[in-house]
Amino acid sequence: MPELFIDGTWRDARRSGFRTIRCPADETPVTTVSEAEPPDTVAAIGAARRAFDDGRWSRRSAADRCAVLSRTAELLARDHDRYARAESLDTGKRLVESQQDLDDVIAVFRHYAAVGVDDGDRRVDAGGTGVISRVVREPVGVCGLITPWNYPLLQASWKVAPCLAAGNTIVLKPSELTPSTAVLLMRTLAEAGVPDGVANLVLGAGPNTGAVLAEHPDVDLISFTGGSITGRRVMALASGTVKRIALELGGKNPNIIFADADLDTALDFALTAAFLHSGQVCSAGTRLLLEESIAAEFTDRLVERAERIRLGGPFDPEAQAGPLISSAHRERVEAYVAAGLAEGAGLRCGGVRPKDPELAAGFYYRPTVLDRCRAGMTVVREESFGPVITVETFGGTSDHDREEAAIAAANDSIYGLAGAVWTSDDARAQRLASRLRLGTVWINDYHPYLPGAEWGGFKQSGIGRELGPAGLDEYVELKHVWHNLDPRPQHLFGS
Ligand code: TXE
Repeated sequence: MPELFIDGTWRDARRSGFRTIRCPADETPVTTVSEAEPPDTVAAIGAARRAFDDGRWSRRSAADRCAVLSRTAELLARDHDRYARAESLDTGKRLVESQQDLDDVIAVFRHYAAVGVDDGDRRVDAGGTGVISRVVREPVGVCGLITPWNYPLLQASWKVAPCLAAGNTIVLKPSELTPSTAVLLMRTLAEAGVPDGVANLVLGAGPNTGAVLAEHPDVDLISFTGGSITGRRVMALASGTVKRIALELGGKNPNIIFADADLDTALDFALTAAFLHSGQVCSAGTRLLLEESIAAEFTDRLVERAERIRLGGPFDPEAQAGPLISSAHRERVEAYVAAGLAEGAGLRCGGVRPKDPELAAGFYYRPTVLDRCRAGMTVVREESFGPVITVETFGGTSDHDREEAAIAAANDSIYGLAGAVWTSDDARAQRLASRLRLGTVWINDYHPYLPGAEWGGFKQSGIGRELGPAGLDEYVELKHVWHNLDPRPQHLFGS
């Protein structure tokens, strides 16, 4: 199937490399797609460049562009089932989760359609008469959007919606493992009225596609979501042409539970925090920090609940969690657990593939709880991106000391994406919220986010923000226009 969308036309890659996408739940073939070679990616960049430079999108009014986004949201709602099924087949995630993802995608398009883009100008007092000084907002230009496999369409929507709202043109590069919903999105955008050449799609592995986008001088901005190692590579490639860059690189997120919390609710959320989508979530709360006095009993109850989690494929209505994305990724998760055990962690449950023969063809891994963990361990420091909770404890002789210990432990990470604090003491919750070096802090909750609130990381979790006003500003250039209404010679260099 030709699945490169360039200048409003579907085409095969020049040398027609193909990849068969297989469902991670059982390896059944889902589709076969055509993958780009570097010249295809360059052709897509060229199309986006021409479409930007001739103003077919950027010079439309912001209201016009937002109307197209609004229509996109309507079409996504119309095709909800088709999208959700495609997402589940590519990722292996439960259909109900894909359906929720689709609701979230629609909400993002609606959000940016509704808030609009300020395409007016801001007057600045130039300190006298005879000058008009104004700051105008303009699109950045051609944007390379590189997205991962865990939330394929949702991550794309966080980039595509604000990018188009601001008047830019796009080359979207989804993960080579999960391209189907990006293909559908291109069809939807075209149907909604996005002109040819404004939104382009290249499929393929990073080096032939994403790396070409990051390096190419005609790409003005790269927005990347993915792993830290690839993110650093993308940043290095983009530095050659000093591109605007936004990075979302995941996290190792603390879920802090004080003894005075509602422990039943905290327990329930500790499972959701870590095991949603089998831990393949950038904000997964896999680093559980328990106050010492409750640690033993809380961990026992956590283990008992984790052992009962039912694994299954996307269309199994009884399933509570699905497979990991690939065989290679499962091996990576297994290596993290092995490293944890070698460094002294205790295996409380999981740590194995399920024995159920019905699951044997998929990349399943049992929800795993490791206790006796310390901040220095590899499995605590690095993102395993699997269903693995590490349990650490914090203590002290006073409330103040315990609070300081929790803050110090939570901040002891190169990452700073998200995390939660569970306590019934509101003042303490607010103290922690202000001291945690995280882009999102949940108090007595885990995982919710809003299209209107910024998302992104402190420290090595990334650069820039998605969603909210700042998520739009990533795609906006500011230009100062100084208009001298009464120009006269200055004679600085004589006359
Ligand atoms: O991601 P990659 P991988 C983390 C998670 C996971 C690890 C590795 O810890 O185990 O990353 O996952 C494209 N130039 N996250 O290897 O490589 C690639 O094709 C340009 C966190 O699957 O980062 C895909 O489209 N692009 C995360 C995208 O980068 C390149 C979500 C992400 O893939 C490239 C996923 C290159 N040289 C994984 N090489 C999150 N933040 O949510 C690859 N790509």
